[in-house]
Amino acid sequence: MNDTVTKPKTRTKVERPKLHKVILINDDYTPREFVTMILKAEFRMTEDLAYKVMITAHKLGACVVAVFTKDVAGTKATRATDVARSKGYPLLFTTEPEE
Ligand code: TYC
Repeated sequence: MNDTVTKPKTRTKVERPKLHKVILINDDYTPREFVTMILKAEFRMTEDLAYKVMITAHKLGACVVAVFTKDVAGTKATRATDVARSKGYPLLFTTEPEE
């Protein structure tokens, strides 16, 4: 006969990884066209969306670009900022955890 004792199944909680926002910061020097180009190239945005995000940051001071896991957000923000630096612009992308 089968007299094996089986343990009751316990559910292990799997937490979702916390998401982090990539934020575009306005400045007075980077040309609008360059900001739009970076958003298209680094964040795969359409021209239309890239322009809207750029103009929102321009008017309000900052705009959320996208949300990713912590590592991906950090990598994307650093990469986009570095591309701008390599062209001599002070454009800045930062990250912060989502509430
Ligand atoms: N303010 C810049 C200008 O007038 C354009 C700009 C927009 C720069 C958004 C950065 O995140 C930015 N040339």
